Amino acid sequence: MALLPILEFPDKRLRTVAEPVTEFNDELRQLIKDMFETMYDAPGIGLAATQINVHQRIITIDTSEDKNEPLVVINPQFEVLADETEKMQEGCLSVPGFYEDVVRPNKIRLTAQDEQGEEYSLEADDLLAVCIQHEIDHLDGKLFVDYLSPLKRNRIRSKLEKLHRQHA
Ligand code: QAP
Ligand code: CO
Repeated sequence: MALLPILEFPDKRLRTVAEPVTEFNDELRQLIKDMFETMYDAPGIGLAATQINVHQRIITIDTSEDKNEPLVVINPQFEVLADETEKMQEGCLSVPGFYEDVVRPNKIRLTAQDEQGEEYSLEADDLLAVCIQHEIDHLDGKLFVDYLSPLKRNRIRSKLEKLHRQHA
C-alpha cells in the first residue's frame, strides 16, 4: 500500500484529459487500492486518477459517514435525470483549504465499470451526484474553481502559488 502525492492547482498536469482504461489487471487494482488509501488518509470523499498524475479514467469515491462504502468508477458516463440543481460547497484535495459554492444537477444516472471491468449503473442524488460530477470533471481536466468568477479563481491561485513557493 502507498500514499500517493496529490497535484495541486494551478499545476498544468491537472488540465490533462484522461484516457479510457482498457486493461483490467492487478496493476490497475493495486493503483485503486493506493487511491483509496490516499483518499481516506486526506481525508477526502472523492479522488480522480488525474490528481495523482495518472491520466486514466479512474475515480474512487466514498461519501458514506462511516467511510465503509467504497465506490470504484472507471470509464464513467452520466446523464442528468432532473432539472433540479444543487448549490453545494465544494472542496478539492487539489485545491486544499478552499471551499466555494458550485451549482450542478442534483440527480444523475452513472454508468461505469468496476475494477473487474464489470459494467454497472446507479442513480445518484445530492452529495453523491455532486461528487461524481466533480470527479468526472477532473478526468476532463476541469476543476471546481473553473465555475467561480475569475476574481475568486485568481485569488485562490495566488494564495496557493505563494504557499507552494514557501514549501519549495
Ligand atoms: C470533491 O473533495 C467534493 O481543502 C471531493 O484541506 C467535495 O474530498 C465533492 C479535502 C465536496 C462535493 C463536495 C479538501 C481535504 C477533501 C481540502 C474532497 C482539504 C482537505 C476534498
Ligand atoms: Co477534486
